[in-house]
Amino acid sequence: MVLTVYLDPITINCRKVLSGLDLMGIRYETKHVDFFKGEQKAPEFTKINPMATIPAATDGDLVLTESNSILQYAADHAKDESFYPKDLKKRADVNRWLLWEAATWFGVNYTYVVQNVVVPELFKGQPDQKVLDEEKPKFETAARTLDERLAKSKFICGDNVTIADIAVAAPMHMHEFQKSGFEKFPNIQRWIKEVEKIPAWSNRQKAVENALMPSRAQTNGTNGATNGHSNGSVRATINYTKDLGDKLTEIYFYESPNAEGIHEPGDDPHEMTFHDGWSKAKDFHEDVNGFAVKDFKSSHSNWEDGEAVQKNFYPEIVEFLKRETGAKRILVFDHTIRTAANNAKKLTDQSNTSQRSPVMLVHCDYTAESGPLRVRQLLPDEAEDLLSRRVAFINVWKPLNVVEERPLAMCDVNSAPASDFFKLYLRYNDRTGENYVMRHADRHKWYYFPKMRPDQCILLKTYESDESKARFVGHTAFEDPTSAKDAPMRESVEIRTIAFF
Ligand SMILES: N[C@@H](CCC(=O)N[C@@H](CS)C(=O)NCC(=O)O)C(=O)O
Repeated sequence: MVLTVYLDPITINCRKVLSGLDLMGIRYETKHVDFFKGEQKAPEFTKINPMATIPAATDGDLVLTESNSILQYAADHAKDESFYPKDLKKRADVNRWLLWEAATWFGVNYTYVVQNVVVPELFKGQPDQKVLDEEKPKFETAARTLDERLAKSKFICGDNVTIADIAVAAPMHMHEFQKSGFEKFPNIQRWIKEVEKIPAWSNRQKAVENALMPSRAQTNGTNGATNGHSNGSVRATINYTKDLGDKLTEIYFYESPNAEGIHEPGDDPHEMTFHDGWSKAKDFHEDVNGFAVKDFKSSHSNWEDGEAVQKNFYPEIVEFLKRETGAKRILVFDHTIRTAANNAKKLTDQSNTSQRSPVMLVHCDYTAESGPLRVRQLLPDEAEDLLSRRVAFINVWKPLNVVEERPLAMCDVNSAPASDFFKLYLRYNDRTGENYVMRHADRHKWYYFPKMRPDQCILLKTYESDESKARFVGHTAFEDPTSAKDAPMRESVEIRTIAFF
């Protein structure tokens, strides 16, 4: 058998067939039907498939449409039966997932491909939020169904890859950009990484990305916002914290006998990948990923004078954040300057909480409890009223020189569910504060913005009252292995704010 497949490798159902045929070692020839030119509607093609959709395949007088039926037919000719087991029960299970994909999964994912990839990338338009909101519950029900199945085995129908995996992976083949929120389903996360290790799958990825995101393809994946950095990712070790269950994790900022034998944070170093975020800079949103990167020019320059910072710089931040977030009111309540001059000061030096060296610990500044508590402390008379509506804590992190070393890295909230965070108790002599530290997970997706400039800033969501949005972003400074040995020390300012909606 030599199949003739009519396709354009960039569409979901065509890529599915190509990857599937390659995986199974099937011989085929292709006839290109240019999807963007609408060649699937041309009479030469509708003679083969009157539905005017691709792919279609022929084997002599047999004409097949429906990508999954092409996979089934090809699988029946594959040397290796495991891709489509002959055992009737196993085969019925594969069939069930193929049908589920075509009837349900394709549709709920397609909305995200269209709204979050095709519309912004190809039509330069804005995604229709109403359409996305309507799709969300349907997507989540379907994703939960898949996630529950994947909790049971490595691949969908057992420990071997089958054509069901290829079919179901296809509608999420642009998942990095689709923003469907599938990351909160841990088993899907794990599984899609497995699928992406399959060469027959990954070899077909670049063509899809280049076609759907041409601007990124032309600029070598940087979208023109490289800040002169060679786009790529780096590996570096960061400090997570071991979760000892009942034993609290604490840090003392004063001498105390109670500090003896405590469990301190940062005792679980792990090497992780840090993705250069510039190529997707515009896609990050503090309500979705927990962080965002923005242009922000300030006229302020005297950073050593705390009063001047409050008087001149805080109002700039208020206006900037109102504009960016749509909040009704912004309260700036604190800032931390990290400069070469105060680098020597220790994290535990409580007299210098506003002038610290970069924190090399994966953490988030507030917890579900300490956020509202801070509102009550800062605005006691208005707190109850304010807390009855949406409240978000947003830190603005702004470099004071070009960041050449120890950049800030953020863990995408979509890769880090709330269960990855636990409390760190901060013991001061007059009070106990708390923030979150994180337990390690391989699935954590870290981003950083190398060579960030002083006219740019990062927004970090450190508390959010609305549970449907990104609530807590884990972040840390890290040693960038590509930094020059003599790189100037990173200097930055971090401003803590509360946004009231
Ligand atoms: N259920 C069909 C769907 C085929 C389909 O809708 N293909 C899309 C490309 S992924 C198409 O050709 N659409 C035609 C058009 O939008 O004009 C299959 O799995 O093959």
